[in-house]
Amino acid sequence: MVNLGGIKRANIRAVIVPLRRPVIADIGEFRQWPLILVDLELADGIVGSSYIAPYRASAISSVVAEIRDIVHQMEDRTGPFDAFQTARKALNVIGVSGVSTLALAAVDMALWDALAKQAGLPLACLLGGTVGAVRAYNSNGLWRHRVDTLGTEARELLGEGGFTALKLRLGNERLQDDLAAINEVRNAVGSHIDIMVDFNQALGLGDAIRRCCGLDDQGLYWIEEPIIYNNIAGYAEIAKRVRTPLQMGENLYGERDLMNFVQAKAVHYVMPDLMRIGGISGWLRTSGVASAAGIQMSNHLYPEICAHLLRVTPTAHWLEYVDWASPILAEPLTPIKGEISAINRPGIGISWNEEAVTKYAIPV
Ligand code: SMN
Ligand code: MG
Repeated sequence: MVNLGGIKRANIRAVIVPLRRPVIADIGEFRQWPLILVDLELADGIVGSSYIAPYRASAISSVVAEIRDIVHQMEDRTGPFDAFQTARKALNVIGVSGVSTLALAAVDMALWDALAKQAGLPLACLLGGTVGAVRAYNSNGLWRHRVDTLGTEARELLGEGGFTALKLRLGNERLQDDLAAINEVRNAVGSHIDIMVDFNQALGLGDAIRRCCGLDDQGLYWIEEPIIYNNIAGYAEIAKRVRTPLQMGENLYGERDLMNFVQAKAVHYVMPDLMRIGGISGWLRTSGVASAAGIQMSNHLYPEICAHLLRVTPTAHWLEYVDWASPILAEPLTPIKGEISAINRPGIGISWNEEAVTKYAIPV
């Protein structure tokens, strides 16, 4: 019988790694990137590993406390499906979105890693697929900073792995400023490169309608999160009026959140974030909703894990590539010709560069 047994030991650590290019968006400025690293040692000796990135270093202690609580509740229910169901039920009484889900996602991903390791299969294969190339866009830059540097940066980003697509962050003072930013990038990269744009929820509904319509002739691939993430009726209104497809999903908590957007005809593309959607279990459930609705699904961050998941996502679209966890990974991903393959080893393929983990460690 395949049985991982209970959790013998949970090793939960945190690091703060430097970012090569500071993240500057409407939701904040981040010069460093905090990561929580989770290693769960199961009774049979296998260690399942995962990481999550809670954006703010000050949030680490509350998320870690929640991870510990979830691990304690698990006893020997460490099959990822059983564990997810058990934790969801237990967390219901304190609220399932927010910190609860972030913590559950970290545990869920470590348990899937353990299960795949026990089966001797890369995660994509455990889920019935194969490890192979996924087309990716380089999301490592083009933040909201000086417009006159965007062209050079765009060319650098394309050169970091033969990329053919980039994401530019918008939400500047006026529509004209955003058009200037797009022009700068377009002139630098040419017409054959796909440009996605992301407002990071910067606009109110009226401005979003005016400004997104004002971008409709720019040949953009998608417009992401023009307004606050939970204004479903607002997204539906924008979707009706704007010709460029609408993208969102990094702030969705679980499959029902996507279902609500689908029912309201409020979104064209979706890009869940593994930490918020509920880890791999949450992703799989959400990919079923996206598939039924015919909505193409990309990821938000966590490319090491999503390079597996997009291979078993029926409506798989683009991999968002960021290298922010690379400093502490023993085997970071390598983009080639704008595509990325997951690490082809049993599990997710995450192992720590312990020297780097020591260097960037902070107390938890
Ligand atoms: C983003 C990612 C990480 C931090 C800030 C903003 C952005 C994206 O929304 O989609 O990449
Ligand atoms: Mg975004």
